[in-house]
Amino acid sequence: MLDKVLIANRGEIALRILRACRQLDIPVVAAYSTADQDQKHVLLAEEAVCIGPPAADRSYLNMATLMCTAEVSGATAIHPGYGFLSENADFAESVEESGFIYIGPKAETVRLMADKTSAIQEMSAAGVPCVPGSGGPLGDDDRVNRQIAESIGLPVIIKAVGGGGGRGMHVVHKLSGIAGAVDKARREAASAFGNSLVYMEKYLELPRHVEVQVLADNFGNAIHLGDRDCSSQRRHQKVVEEAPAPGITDAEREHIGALCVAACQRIGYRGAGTFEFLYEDGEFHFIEMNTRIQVEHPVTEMITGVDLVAEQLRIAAGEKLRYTQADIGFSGHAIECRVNAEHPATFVPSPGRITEYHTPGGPGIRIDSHVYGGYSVPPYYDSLIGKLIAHGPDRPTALARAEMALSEMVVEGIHTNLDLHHRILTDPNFVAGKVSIHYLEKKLRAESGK
Ligand code: MV4
Repeated sequence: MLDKVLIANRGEIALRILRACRQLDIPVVAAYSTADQDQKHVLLAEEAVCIGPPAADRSYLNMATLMCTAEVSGATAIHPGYGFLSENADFAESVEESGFIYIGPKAETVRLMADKTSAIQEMSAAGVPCVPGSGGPLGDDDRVNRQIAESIGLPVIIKAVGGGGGRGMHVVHKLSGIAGAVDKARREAASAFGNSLVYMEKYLELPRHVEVQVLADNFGNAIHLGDRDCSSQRRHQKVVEEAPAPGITDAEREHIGALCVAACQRIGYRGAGTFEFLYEDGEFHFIEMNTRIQVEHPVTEMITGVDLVAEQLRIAAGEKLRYTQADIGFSGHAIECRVNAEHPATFVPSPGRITEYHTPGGPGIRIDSHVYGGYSVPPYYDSLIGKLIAHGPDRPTALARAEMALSEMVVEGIHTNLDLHHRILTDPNFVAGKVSIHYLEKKLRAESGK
């Protein structure tokens, strides 16, 4: 097993990683900023090292400091969590080159998937269905670009090759708009990602966001752990996720899952990963692959019984996958509510001291959270204070349990989005299990009368 793991993250995922390490008897080192000295995982860790001031670029994003911390603490492996450096190929590379184990895929895989066009090319070659598109970066000849758009069919979307997560995308409805959108997308991509390359896809108007979880080891073994629906989002931040994706048949699930497994084998994938799809009119269209553990991994854990973070650690330690595809079953339904410290009407972050904190319980309820009564939510990082996950034998039961748990949950001293979750879980369209990626924003506009 791994000798000692450096947790290069904060918040609930840092605590989640600590718990997985404890389960496998691996000591941990918590690397924390001066804003995070009272974090639960820092208090629980065998060792904790302050790595710098609150600003992430001087702490959680500071590769050199993290490597030094691993070195001086005797850590042999580094877990990047999600966000921060978790999909930075240069970080994965320097971790490996310095002789530490990177808990994730090979650096070259991280790099291949970070380039959205090379990711699409690989997936396409593996037989994974993609969105009709340019298949590679666009050039500067507007006539050629218009021809590409015409052959794809309008509307199209221009995306940054180095992007992902939604920034720098432009939808184009007329051929005359291509040049302007390409130009704008290029300039935004250059400043946001340091890469001005852009590509084109058919714009899907009302898709759902459905993703497939995979695990792969170093020996060519790969499995899928089914799908999740993450359509309920606001400004590219997911709010509610569930597994399995409602309305997807077992046959569809097995089919797309097998294609993702084949893709893992083709690219020599290692660790936990997620294939992101847009699902529309009964078809999956690959858009991106995430080479990290994701926020919403617990819904998959609840329906499969697989501890995904523990599996990441085992795979990183060089173990063979302990499961074959036949070992993976799906039991019931799970729903996750991301609880954020934010103003309910404006969504402005609401940092500050939590004066009262009471968590729900009962059958099927799981809370992944680093906060506690008296904890102060710092203003420097994202506003996620915890995840409320409800599992049940079927979707209506999971929904009812999530609702009951929400009603029991008490967070005082700061604003939260608990009421938003209540409104989503009781929304007839959400309850019917057929909302698109635009539904929540539309609902919020309607509620605010704008
Ligand atoms: C799209 C799309 C429609 N058509 N691509 C946004 C984030 C990035 N990961 C991909 N995104 C989208 N790509 C095509 N060809 C619509 C979105 C999109 C979206 C996707 C997933 C979840 C939420 C979203 C919200 C707005 C737009």
